[in-house]
Amino acid sequence: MKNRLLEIASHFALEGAIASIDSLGEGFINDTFIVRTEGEAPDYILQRKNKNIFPDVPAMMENIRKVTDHIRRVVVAAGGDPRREVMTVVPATDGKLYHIDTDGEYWAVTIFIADTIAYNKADSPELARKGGEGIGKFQAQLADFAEPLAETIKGFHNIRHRFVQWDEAVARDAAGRVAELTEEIGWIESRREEMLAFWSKVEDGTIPTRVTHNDTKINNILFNKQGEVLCAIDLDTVMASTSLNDFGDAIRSYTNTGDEDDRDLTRVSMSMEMFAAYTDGYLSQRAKQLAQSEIDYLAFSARYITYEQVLRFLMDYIDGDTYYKIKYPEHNLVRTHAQYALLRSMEEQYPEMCRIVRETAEKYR
Ligand code: GN1
Ligand code: MG
Repeated sequence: MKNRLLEIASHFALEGAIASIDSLGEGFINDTFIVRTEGEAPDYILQRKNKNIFPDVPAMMENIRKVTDHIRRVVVAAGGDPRREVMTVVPATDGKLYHIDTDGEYWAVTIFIADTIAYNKADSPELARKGGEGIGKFQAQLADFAEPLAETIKGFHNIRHRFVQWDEAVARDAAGRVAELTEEIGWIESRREEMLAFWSKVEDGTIPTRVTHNDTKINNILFNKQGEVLCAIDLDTVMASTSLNDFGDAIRSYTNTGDEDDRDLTRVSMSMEMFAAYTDGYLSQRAKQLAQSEIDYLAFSARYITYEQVLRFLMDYIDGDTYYKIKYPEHNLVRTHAQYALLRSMEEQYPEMCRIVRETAEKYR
């Protein structure tokens, strides 16, 4: 493996001699490695992009290049540090933004940003507030981005599209698991109309379409040692959609008192303190720019994305675990239950979530 990784890395325009290559992080989709170099040269992140999930890696890399180029200009104009406040894609020696190995696998490289922390869990409201500020800033940096972006995963946060996949998966019953999942399938079906009603607001333009990250869970954000957000990483899913996705997905991750795949459901709930803190940080950056319709649906977006996550984990379990990496056979079912417990907690606290959003928006408008 080591030699193979070295060979792959040699196709990229890296500075400095490679000292080591090691596995890094816990992504569910790609395989990630850190390439350490000797001397003053930067270290790098080398990733095998999952081509089963991203059917057009070149288009995805082009999206990332466009978006990071734009952010870099904004950072420079604001007097920031472009080497730390935005991801930098490192092209292959042939000028492409990726390399295809002899097995037909796609690889890409970015510069590793040193002296940073990526959290798997928000351990304090201060961190949640900073996280909200960070995503707010990310959206603000891209507010005037006008280039077209490829749809790297079709209908990624589009629940209408997810239901098409869902209906197919349930009918196919590829792993023969549907019969034992009556209760869980009921969780999805009982909320179908409500979720479609929300999505129709995006489809009819009531809720505007913007550039969104689409995967804003906490470990996709880099913090510096002072606890400030440096930049958003994992830009694979940057696309045009509703910015509510980024709020909702962050709330799904920052406010969970348990783990995304907790077996102990008594640990799982939505922390209102974390919700208030993240919302405060986020709206401090965005309240003035967001449309009223976005403010109105901000709290709901947390339920929407968490519901979608329940559906996606359950659908993958029904499909026989073909999408997410799993660590044990019923992992996707455990994730389904844990995310459903979180959804229930959000539903119970929803009036309060709406009140916090309203008051925080007023404070910053
Ligand atoms: C995946 O790749 P990673 O681990 O950052 C997934 C997200 C899910 C998340 C669940 C491209 O994110 O959509 O919300 O797992 N990414 C993709 O933790 O499907
Ligand atoms: Mg990630």
